Amino acid sequence: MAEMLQLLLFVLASLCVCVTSNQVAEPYVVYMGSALQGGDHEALQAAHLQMLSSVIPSGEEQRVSLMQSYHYAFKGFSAMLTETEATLLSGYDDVVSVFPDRMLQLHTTRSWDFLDAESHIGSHQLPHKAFGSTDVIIGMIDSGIWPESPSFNDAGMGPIPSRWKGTCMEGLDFNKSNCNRKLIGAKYYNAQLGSIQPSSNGSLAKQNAFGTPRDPIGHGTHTSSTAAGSMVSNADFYGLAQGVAKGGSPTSRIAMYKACFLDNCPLSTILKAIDDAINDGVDIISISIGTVSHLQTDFLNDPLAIGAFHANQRGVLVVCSGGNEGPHPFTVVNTAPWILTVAASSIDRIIRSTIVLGNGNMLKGYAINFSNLSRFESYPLVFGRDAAIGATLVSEASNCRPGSIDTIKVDGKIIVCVNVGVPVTRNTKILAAQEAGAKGLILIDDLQKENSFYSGDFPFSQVGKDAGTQIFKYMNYTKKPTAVILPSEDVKEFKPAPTVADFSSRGPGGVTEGILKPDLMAPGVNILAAGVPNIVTVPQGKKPSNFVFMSGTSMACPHVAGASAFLKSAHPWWSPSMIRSALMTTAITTNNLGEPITSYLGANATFHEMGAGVISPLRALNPGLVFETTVEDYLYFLCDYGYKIQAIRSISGTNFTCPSSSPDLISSINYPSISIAKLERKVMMRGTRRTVTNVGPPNSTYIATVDAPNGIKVIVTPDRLTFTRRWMKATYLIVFNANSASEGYGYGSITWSDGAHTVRTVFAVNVV
Ligand SMILES: *[C@@H]1O[C@H](CO)[C@@H](O)[C@H](O)[C@H]1NC(C)=O
Ligand SMILES: *[C@@H]1O[C@H](CO)[C@@H](O)[C@H](O)[C@H]1NC(C)=O
Ligand SMILES: *[C@@H]1O[C@H](CO)[C@@H](O)[C@H](O)[C@H]1NC(C)=O
Ligand SMILES: *[C@@H]1O[C@H](CO)[C@@H](O)[C@H](O)[C@H]1NC(C)=O
Ligand SMILES: *[C@@H]1O[C@H](CO)[C@@H](O)[C@H](O)[C@H]1NC(C)=O
Ligand SMILES: *[C@@H]1O[C@H](CO)[C@@H](O)[C@H](O)[C@H]1NC(C)=O
Ligand SMILES: *[C@@H]1O[C@H](CO)[C@@H](O)[C@H](O)[C@H]1NC(C)=O
Ligand SMILES: CC(=O)N[C@H]1CO[C@H](CO)[C@@H](O)[C@@H]1O
Repeated sequence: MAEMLQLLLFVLASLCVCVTSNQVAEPYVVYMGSALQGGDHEALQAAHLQMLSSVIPSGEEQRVSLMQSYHYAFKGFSAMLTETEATLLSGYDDVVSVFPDRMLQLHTTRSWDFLDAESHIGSHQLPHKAFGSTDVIIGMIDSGIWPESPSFNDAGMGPIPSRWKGTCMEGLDFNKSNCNRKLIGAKYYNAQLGSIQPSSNGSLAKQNAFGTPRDPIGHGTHTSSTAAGSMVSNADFYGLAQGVAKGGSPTSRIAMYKACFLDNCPLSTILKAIDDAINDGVDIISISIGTVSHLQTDFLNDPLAIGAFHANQRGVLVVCSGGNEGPHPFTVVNTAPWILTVAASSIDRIIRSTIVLGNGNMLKGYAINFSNLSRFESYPLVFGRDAAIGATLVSEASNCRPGSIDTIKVDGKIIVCVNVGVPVTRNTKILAAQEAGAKGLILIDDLQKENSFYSGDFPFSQVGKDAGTQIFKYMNYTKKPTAVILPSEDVKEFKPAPTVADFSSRGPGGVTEGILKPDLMAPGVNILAAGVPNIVTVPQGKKPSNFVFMSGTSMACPHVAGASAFLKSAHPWWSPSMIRSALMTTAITTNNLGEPITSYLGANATFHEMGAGVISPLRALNPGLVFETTVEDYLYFLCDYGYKIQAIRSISGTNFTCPSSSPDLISSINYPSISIAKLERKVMMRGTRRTVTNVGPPNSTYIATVDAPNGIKVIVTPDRLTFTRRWMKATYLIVFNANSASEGYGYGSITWSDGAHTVRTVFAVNVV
């Protein structure tokens, strides 16, 4: 009987599986490799529909339709498929991969709950300086754009380059006159996933997620102005961070591809945006979007990687944020070798919010607040734990979880909270404190403290454990502890800077350790750039600010896109890999104290944290030598990674053949950094090869110096390279010997110098 029951349950269970997997159609992306340049798009779409009808049963013809059609740089489509149909399609000869459509997230640390407001359009134009014009076009794949921002003023810019094929799509609240010679294109897409629907009820911001290129949340406006915003003098955020705002390449053009709906960005739409951007004629694509690291897939199931590969094939550089899951290792995403992956650093300006304790001690906290309190006032201090309401767990009250704090015990006081147990965001803690009538909030938490939280006019300050101990000590030994939180002030020339942002995702890459990722680092903490009106709280009696602070690798990525545009405008013939190489080999690894850049809790930063270092666009203008990575190199990489030759041929669109295999060639692709995923101590040697191209003076001689970690011997042969003309190439061999090294990753660098240029290649070697 029991067996019968078991059998029955088993049958039922498998029935359920069948029913769900066979009947529920979900959005999938079908990727079919490289497209012919100037191919017949209509014929291609017809063929794709034909394919769909061959797997979709009759009676469900309504699903024989392409939600997105990719046909410019690569072939494929997205459609509603059942799992069985998707499996059938993946067996087709000309199909490279089929994968479920998913949502990716914007890489800002600012969360959606922080942003909520009714939106009004405000356009307040500030004076600006005129510039000459160049023809570099940056395609931004993001949440949209706020065209009225003074950062997108086009005064002084020349006519739009004639090769530009993009459009300025009109929408609910966006018309052709919103584009200009700075913002030359703006495109939006229809939402494809069932989970996001236009809402007629809700804030204007939420309605604006659809049917317009306008940015409802401020992310795309911020990143665009960072990459290529025009000069705006007197930019500030209510008096903080006053100065001139400008993008990395103020003379470049911006084209916005709005692929996100609020902060959700479907894979299928990102892929479409990349295809369009390539076809429209952009030079550089900036994508501050990614998956969470544990959902990473291999390169041919990752649409961002697929799109970026084809962009590269057409000479377009793709720059991506590496994610905000630091300081944990193996969290960096967007790590394909043809993507320029960016980590985030701090800058030398911090926003400080001082706490004055009743005993006169002053503690330097971090926050952006416009507290109206002065140092001549003081308010009772109470620890959240001691203000728990009724039967609430004290840990919840310590954490300032909403509903856990007793209004009677908190009203009119400054509450002290920590971050324990289930995380409660800073915004939520502040709302809980405000609701309980608190006069202010002091948060003791090292995580994210550098990335100053903006609390409007509510007095707020965040300190680390050390200052926290002082506060607790004072509270424990004082009968009536008091404190006051002063309004924020910005501190310039703060030292040490830069540091690796705690939140910045770390390498090694989870998909392959044969490539060192992230590639490099750029500012991403408390970045002031163009904002969307009324998204952040406006302090009482003030007008909405044109500029706002944001943090994240999202903010670091457009710094690199802008720097790349700057290099491209100086060296129009440089390929994407040459631009990347110039930025990496000239990057800086020391801070403004002349010491090594540090990371979480003050440790020396490794190359898995900061890549080759912080970008220095001026040094990158004149790198001396560059490492060129060709499309063929990337195809070899795909061979070594283990993809089938059939798939690699589809991707390349050629009769490419993989060389006969030899182990772990990935480390040998001509990349401007080196990663050896496994260096066995017993195996005496491991060699890898690099080729440099002279882009400096025709006659020059470079000499190599090596900075190797303890126990690892590095030999470079030859150690002298002589060039007699421009574009001349030279190849050298690097041999690693880990005879006496300890296990785990060791870091070092090889530097070529001719006296005038230094070309540094960083390496990471994993000794096993
Ligand atoms: C287009 O937008 C601009 C700025 O918002 C506005 O001044 C203009 O009247 C609009 N034109 C049309 C045709 O809607
Ligand atoms: C809008 O949505 C809220 C809940 O999200 C609901 O309470 C309210 O009645 C809705 N208003 C209208 C006009 O539909
Ligand atoms: C500070 O502002 C709040 C309202 O935001 C007001 O209630 C309070 O009286 C002000 N305090 C001082 C000292 O001005
Ligand atoms: C102060 O009191 C808190 C809470 O009772 C306790 O956790 C902490 O260890 C004490 N800290 C110091 C520095 O005395
Ligand atoms: C950091 O690097 C510097 C310079 O290389 C070195 O002197 C120092 O000992 C290092 N610190 C640590 C904690 O390893
Ligand atoms: C590949 O090679 C075959 C036979 O050699 C040839 O017919 C075909 O045109 C080639 N295809 C491409 C894309 O070069
Ligand atoms: C470079 O060196 C070659 C051979 O040594 C010489 O003929 C040539 O004139 C030099 N060129 C320059 C620009 O110095
Ligand atoms: C709204 C407000 O109070 N802004 C102040 C913020 O802090 C700066 C510097 O401390 C002041 O200049 C602003 O007036």
